[in-house]
Amino acid sequence: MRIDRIELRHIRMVLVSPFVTSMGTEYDEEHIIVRVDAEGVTGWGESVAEGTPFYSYETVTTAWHILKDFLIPSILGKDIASVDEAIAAYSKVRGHMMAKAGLEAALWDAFAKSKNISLSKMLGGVRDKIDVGVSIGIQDSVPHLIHKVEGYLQEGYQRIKIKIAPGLDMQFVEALRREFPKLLLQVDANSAYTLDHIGLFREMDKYNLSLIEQPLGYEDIYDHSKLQRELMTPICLDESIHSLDDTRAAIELDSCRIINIKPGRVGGYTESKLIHDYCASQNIPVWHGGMLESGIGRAGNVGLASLPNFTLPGDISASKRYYKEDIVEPEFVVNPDGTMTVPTGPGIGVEVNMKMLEKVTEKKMELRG
Ligand code: OSB
Ligand code: MG
Repeated sequence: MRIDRIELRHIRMVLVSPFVTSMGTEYDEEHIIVRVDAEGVTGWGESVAEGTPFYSYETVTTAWHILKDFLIPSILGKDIASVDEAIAAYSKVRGHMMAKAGLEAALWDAFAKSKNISLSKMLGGVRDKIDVGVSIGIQDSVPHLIHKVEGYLQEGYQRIKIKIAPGLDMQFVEALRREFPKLLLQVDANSAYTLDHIGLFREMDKYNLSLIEQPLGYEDIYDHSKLQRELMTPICLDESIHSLDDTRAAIELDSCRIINIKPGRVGGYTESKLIHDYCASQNIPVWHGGMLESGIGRAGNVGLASLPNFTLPGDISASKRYYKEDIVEPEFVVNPDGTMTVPTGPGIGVEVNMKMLEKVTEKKMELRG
């Protein structure tokens, strides 16, 4: 397909409620929407770099720069036969996984649409519904947290993840376990702890959590192996995993027993699939993480999460859990049984709501080949 035109949009969407983590508080979400036009087909992708370099070193500004000055020029105006060919064209660019993943997602959508198949099918998906959970930010009190959890359970969500930070951890874990003895419950520290907190994790180990996500350093693999050795609860790595190579190192060192796959963190759906397949071969379950995506990014994520080794519920929640109005139609909803239906239409399988997209766009740029 000849890549005729690529458009970037810096978007900002206001969250329905602030999202508090050990990294800070987010009130709105800035991302980049990538649109690729190729021979009459339009593909959409979302780069999940945020406004701040707190989860990742990438920001919307660095991703914009890398997209505009390096990734897009390597394919614009060229005849690109496959996603792999595009990846090869910009393989000299090191890092900047979120910038790469946004462009790759738009290309996957365009190629799937040109073949008239769903993204799920093109990626090798096997499920028509995926199991979903919800990620809850740090609440200001235990009763507030319990109230939130009750609401989400009523909506059908199959598992609850809570964010933790030093001093804002055991009281929440203890209360939720007491209130909901059988709940699938996991915690995410976003790298807020060190090995000095081993006593705390030994205590947490008694609460039958499904996993502890990224307790230690955001680039660390080695210290996590020391912590995992002391615990029955599986550690799950998020921030530390940027590639298949990182995944192999983490699994060979027994640094974690579960992997969170976020396409944005690993450079796209292609690397995500490699990680998924390797984990399957090692009997390591994976689940799909989230970056508070709009419906454009979410649509692709739902397709990826339909692959067979995504056996744990993902951080893929209904549009309304994040935003009052989404930028796709139909919006994503959670079924009463705690599943989300995988779109079956061509590509990402949802339509972009241009009026809403225009409303959330802060900056737009068009590049023609
Ligand atoms: O660590 O998983 C994380 C959101 C932004 C940055 C990092 C993380 C998250 C979430 C939200 O936990 C998951 C979601 O999109 O529902
Ligand atoms: Mg995480």
